[in-house]
Amino acid sequence: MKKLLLLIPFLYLGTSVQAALYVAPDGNDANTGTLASPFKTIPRAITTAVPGDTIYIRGSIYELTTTISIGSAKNGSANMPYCLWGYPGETPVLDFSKQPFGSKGISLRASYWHLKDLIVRGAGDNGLYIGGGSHNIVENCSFFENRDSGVQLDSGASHNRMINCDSYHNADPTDYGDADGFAPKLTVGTGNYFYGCRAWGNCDDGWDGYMRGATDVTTTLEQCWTWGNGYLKNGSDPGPQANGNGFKMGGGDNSNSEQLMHHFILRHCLAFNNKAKGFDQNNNTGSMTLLQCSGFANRTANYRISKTLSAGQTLVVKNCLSHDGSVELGGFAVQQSNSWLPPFQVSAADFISIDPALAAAPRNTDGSLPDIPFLRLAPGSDLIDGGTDLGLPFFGPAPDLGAFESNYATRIAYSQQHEVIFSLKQNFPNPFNPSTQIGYTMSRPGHATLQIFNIRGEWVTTLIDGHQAAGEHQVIWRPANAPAGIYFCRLSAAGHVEVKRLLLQK
Ligand SMILES: [Ca+2]
Ligand SMILES: [Ca+2]
Ligand SMILES: [Ca+2]
Ligand SMILES: [Ca+2]
Repeated sequence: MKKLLLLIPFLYLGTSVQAALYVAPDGNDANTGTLASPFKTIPRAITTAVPGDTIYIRGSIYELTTTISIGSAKNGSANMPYCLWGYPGETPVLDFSKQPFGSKGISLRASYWHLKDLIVRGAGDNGLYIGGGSHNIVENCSFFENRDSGVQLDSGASHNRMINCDSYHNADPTDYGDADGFAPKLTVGTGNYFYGCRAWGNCDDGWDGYMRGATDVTTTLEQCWTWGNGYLKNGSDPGPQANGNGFKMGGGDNSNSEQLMHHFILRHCLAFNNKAKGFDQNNNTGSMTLLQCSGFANRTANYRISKTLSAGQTLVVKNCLSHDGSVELGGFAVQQSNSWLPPFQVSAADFISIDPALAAAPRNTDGSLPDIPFLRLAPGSDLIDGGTDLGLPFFGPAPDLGAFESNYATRIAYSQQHEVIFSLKQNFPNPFNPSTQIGYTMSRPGHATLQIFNIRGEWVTTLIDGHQAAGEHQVIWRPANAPAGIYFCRLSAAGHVEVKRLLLQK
């Protein structure tokens, strides 16, 4: 009882000083900033707020022409951060399209801010610039069509966390050579962290850790995807100054020093379909640690890290996967259990799908990345359980190779003895309910499996698993309790795979 009495005044104090302020398009800056009497502008709320306050922005399109500046004097603290959030259930769009070229969207020079559920588009420069601030969190925000990098961190910005954010179709209109998705670069500080972020279709690079003025800093990425960089939104290639790397891991260049160190740690990261390299050293001479990463169909190379590192620095590449692209690692690389090393063989048959069309799909409601079958390992792949225990979570007896861990209860072997040519037809009807017919042709007899997976790449059912005669075959799928949605039908025989998309309607 005594303890409880002591706690009550403490809790009361803790809640009483934290206030909520509101911004709405029909508000007025002469209002008091309550939900019923909201401010009209975000700067008015920022000026009014004190540490621990939450500013809620009501959902609407805000046409803005002036940078939203949060100055270095406006620091929160670990226990009393400032929160700048979209109102629950609403996602405000901060549209800077009419801003002059060269002006930033949000400029954050303070520490301990938490930005959440915001869309920033069209800024005349960076969508979000974090200069010097530290311990900021940016969560579930999107940055697109800004006229320089979507998000840039420099001027010593350190220990900031970007969680479940997207940055895409950013392009600098003067020469299309600078705009990256996420750019912890130049004079950036150490300890910045990206989790669950996607960068695609930026004219320069997905991530860029280019150094000028800083060295010996560390950036960590987990479960981040990047693809299709080096091109404009319309798909055209503006030229070689638009570099088009997925994860460009920094270093300097001949304009300053070629011995600068940007240590990168990438876990469960994925780079595909970039114009140049998926995982790119650039001129980095710091340590790079790539664990459980996947590179696919990057045009110049999936991995290129071959230049000598500074003394005492290491390149570690373990449990990584490469398909349809080269791997160029220096002899100094510490490698283990990578798909390009014996005994592994990688082909399209190792994957449930190599169709990346769903990579930009909407996120799950909790902000996490969408569950898609792309580059998930198919039953029977030798890459399943092929990895080394690195202290990261995994299913089964050992980690799989690459960014996605499968959770099949058992490995399913299939015969590769007979060359079988086959074709899988689109199911009919499609969309369907309650049943659909799937047809396929075997050019000669052989073992085949026909399986259904859901959109998360989870096995649903096996329709065929056995010896098939030559000729036309048909099978009916009548899902009993499957929820409505997209499914994948996967036919495999003799190491070849075809996949069709099925839509179950209810
Ligand atoms: Ca460039
Ligand atoms: Ca760049
Ligand atoms: Ca294989
Ligand atoms: Ca496993």
